Amino acid sequence: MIARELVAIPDYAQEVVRGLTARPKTLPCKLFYDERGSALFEEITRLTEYYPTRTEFEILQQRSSEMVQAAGSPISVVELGAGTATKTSTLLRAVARRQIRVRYFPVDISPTALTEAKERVQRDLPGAHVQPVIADFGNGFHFLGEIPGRKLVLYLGSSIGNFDPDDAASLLRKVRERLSEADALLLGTDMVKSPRVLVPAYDDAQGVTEQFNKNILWRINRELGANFDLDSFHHIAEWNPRRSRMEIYLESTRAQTVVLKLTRTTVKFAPGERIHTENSYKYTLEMVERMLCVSGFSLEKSWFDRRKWFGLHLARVGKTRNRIPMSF
Ligand code: AVI
Repeated sequence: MIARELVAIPDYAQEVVRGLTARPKTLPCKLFYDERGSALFEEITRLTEYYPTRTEFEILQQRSSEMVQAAGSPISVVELGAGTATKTSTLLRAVARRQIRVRYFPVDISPTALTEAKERVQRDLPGAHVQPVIADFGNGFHFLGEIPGRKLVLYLGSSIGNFDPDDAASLLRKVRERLSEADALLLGTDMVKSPRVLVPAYDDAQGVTEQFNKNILWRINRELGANFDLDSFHHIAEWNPRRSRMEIYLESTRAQTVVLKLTRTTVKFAPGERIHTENSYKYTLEMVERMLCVSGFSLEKSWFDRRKWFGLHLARVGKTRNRIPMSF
């Protein structure tokens, strides 16, 4: 008797098939972040060309006390997409200077990242109470309603920039629905700047971003039984001034056919045909204000680095809900 192996098809499979059979071809950027992709992203954040992480950290180091004062006290700090919480201790130390008890709720989809976040924060602030929350934002933000007292919600790293404007507003609106007037949101955004700075940040000399981009194909090969030849795709990073975003693609260097065994899909590529894998929006202050406003927040104060390359914005639940459509 032949025992047939049962292979579980990942729940993102249909999204991949839809993306690869669409025109133009796309893949969801959330697929970057398996274990290897997350490690590659950490490596990106340390690259000379990739200024956002370093610049945001600099602002936090210099202005955390002001931010915490503006947020009010006592507060619990909730960090959306906390990862391993590499930047948060600076802000938590500022909280510790204003109140006896520091409560920190790192929220992430990855339990391994959260364990590291908890260890890191408890090492940096031994008295802090850290309660990790494992959550997928796709299932909403109801956990916010379960955290008692006044909250400061952090959404750092310009992660909001990986969402298209409507999706970004919809995410922020869902967060806003779980907050009350005393709470605040601290949002990190990467600002518009010269393509001479932007393009190398997404196409570094060492090729780490290229590996990060190609990891999506590697993952599909492994998890969906596909046969992408990684050497037959080029990493492309382009600035689109009209849409105010960096666009990341994988471009086929030749005519080729790829098979995804698990979903029984055949995908044909023409030479030069691209897969759009990511957008990274860059904001002006007006764009930030508008994004917050359409999501039901009002901008209270912004902090920038000296070159105005990155911004951290404190917002509160707006008095009136504005429903102007958003387009950049
Ligand atoms: C996670 N996110 C904010 C990064 C960005 O800059 O958009 C992802 C990234 N993609 C390529 N390099 C970094």
